[in-house]
Amino acid sequence: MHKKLTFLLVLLLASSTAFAQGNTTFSWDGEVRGQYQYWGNEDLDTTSDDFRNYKLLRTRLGVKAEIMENTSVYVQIQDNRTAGGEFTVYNADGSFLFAEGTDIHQAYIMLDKLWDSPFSLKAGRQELHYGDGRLIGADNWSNTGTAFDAAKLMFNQGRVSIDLFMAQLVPFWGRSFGSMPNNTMSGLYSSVNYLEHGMWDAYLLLYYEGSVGIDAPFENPAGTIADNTMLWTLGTRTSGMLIDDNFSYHGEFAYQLGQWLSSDVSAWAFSLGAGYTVPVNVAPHFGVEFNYASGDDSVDDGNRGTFTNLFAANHNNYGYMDQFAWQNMLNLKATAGFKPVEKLDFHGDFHFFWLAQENDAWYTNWGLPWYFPSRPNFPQKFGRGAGGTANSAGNELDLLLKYQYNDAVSWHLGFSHFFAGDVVDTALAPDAGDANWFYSQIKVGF
Ligand SMILES: [Ca+2]
Ligand SMILES: [Ca+2]
Repeated sequence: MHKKLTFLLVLLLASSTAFAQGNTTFSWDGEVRGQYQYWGNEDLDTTSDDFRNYKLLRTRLGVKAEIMENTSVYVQIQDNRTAGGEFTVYNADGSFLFAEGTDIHQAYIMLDKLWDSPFSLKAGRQELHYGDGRLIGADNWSNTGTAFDAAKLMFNQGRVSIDLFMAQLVPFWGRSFGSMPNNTMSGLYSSVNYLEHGMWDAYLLLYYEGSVGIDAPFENPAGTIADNTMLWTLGTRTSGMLIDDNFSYHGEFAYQLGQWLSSDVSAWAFSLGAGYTVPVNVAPHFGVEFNYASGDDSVDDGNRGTFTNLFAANHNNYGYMDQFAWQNMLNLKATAGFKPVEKLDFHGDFHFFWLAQENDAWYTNWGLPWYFPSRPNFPQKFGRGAGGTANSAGNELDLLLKYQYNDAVSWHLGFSHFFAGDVVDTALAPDAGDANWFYSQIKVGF
């Protein structure tokens, strides 16, 4: 009997994810994602026997209430957990980054067309994602994702959209900038839709750290650490599709200036890429991408040359093994893929990675230098701290098979191999070794 009721309820929910009560219309969305990851020799050191398995589960359930015209509320609950062990990723200071549990991932008020103007307001906990997520991204790859407590004023008129936002607190963020209540990230992000599928963006971002917390103070003369951080990022980006949407392109350039603790900042980064899909049966596609982010050439000289990729979502940009951030790096990426059958997508990337400055650190996915306490090489041996004399960090091969079972269910199967480069050889010789990574993910969404 109970099973029957559940079945009916499921059927009811499946038949419609929206219903009305009084003047309010409710709609549901949700996701269950299971992910298995295997890591072999993640630390690139053959003397340590590190093989890891992560079994992750992420559940999201969202409800949107449209209370009246142009007035709505959205609340999204998220649960993230592991099976068979604790998923431990550390902050720079050794504290845990990820804790399992249930939390509010998003909860915001949306007021559209304020006083019948082109302005709208979105306030509360929300995801922020701009461009390819190279500086501010929702990071939906990670088990927790990234959300911000923010107020965002939006202007939309014709081809122009402008966001002005102030975000405080950085829930789930992997990069410990110090004590969170004094961190703010403000920004002005404008976009012009100059072609049907062509965007031009310009932005100004301010990261302000009002406390005296220290994050890996490499560039920080002793005794003057109490200065606040005020980091400005000025950037522009274009992206689009041409030739019947078969040719894609993007270009982004960003410059940073201001103060990082007591150091003066002057740093820059860019990304250029193009791709082409051959309009034939199995849709073969090819692409190249070039990424660069400046590094710092000398420690403790009062000048920071390391570009900071802020709150980026890097997984799709610099290798699926998440070993690089848009910081002190040079990356050449070649892409190829095809669709053997309608719902199957095969994709391969090959990356070449170098450090922009061999004296600066190798920064992994979240912008943290390569080390955390569970790695036997602590403190970091790659790049800065290793008396670096090499630039070639290594190469990475990423293979990914995606299968869309139906509109709701997708399955991923990925395999990656990291070929350790001179930076690793120099630091660990003769014990340097390659790393392997494998993952399988099933996601059901509604
Ligand atoms: Ca190892
Ligand atoms: Ca310096």
